[in-house]
Amino acid sequence: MSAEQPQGTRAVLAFGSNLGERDVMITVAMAEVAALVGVTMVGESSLYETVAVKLHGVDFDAPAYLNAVVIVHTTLEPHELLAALNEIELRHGRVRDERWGDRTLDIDVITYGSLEQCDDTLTLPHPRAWQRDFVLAPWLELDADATIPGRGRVDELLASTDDTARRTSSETM
Ligand code: PH2
Ligand code: MG
Ligand code: MG
Repeated sequence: MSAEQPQGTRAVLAFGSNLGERDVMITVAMAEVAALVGVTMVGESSLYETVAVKLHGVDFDAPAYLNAVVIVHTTLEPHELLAALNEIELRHGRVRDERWGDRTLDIDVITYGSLEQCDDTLTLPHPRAWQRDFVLAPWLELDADATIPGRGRVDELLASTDDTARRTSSETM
């Protein structure tokens, strides 16, 4: 047994993009996350093409999303991790105007270990991940036994969500 355990806390991150070169954006952003000091990449899901969910519901007229999930180990505190992810979003042209509006790149912290917390900038686990197949499906691909603290098993949650996500690639570029 010589395999080194990565340092820190296991965290699940979700990527989404529905504007621009979506696949390039997500693939490059994943590499940037992997290169962060204090972050070790453990697994990257495939890319999933998904129907945009807006505040009023599923929107077939909006540009479709690509979504993906990664698992990392990190020695960064939750807000340090969030700040690093926000910087990557900004580098990829992210603007924040409309809530749930179209975006070049969104990176959300879905879980951080078993931490449950809520403040002005970060709610953990992500408050809506449990009902989003575009998060649950790629996550389940990486971890068949995944659970969301306070919500339950990802496979059971996925079975009770609408099916809008379609896998587009068996690997990222
Ligand atoms: N993200 C949102 C709102 N709606 N819809 C899809 N399909 N994928 C997303 O990543 C997404 C969304 C807000 O973050
Ligand atoms: Mg989001
Ligand atoms: Mg976000």
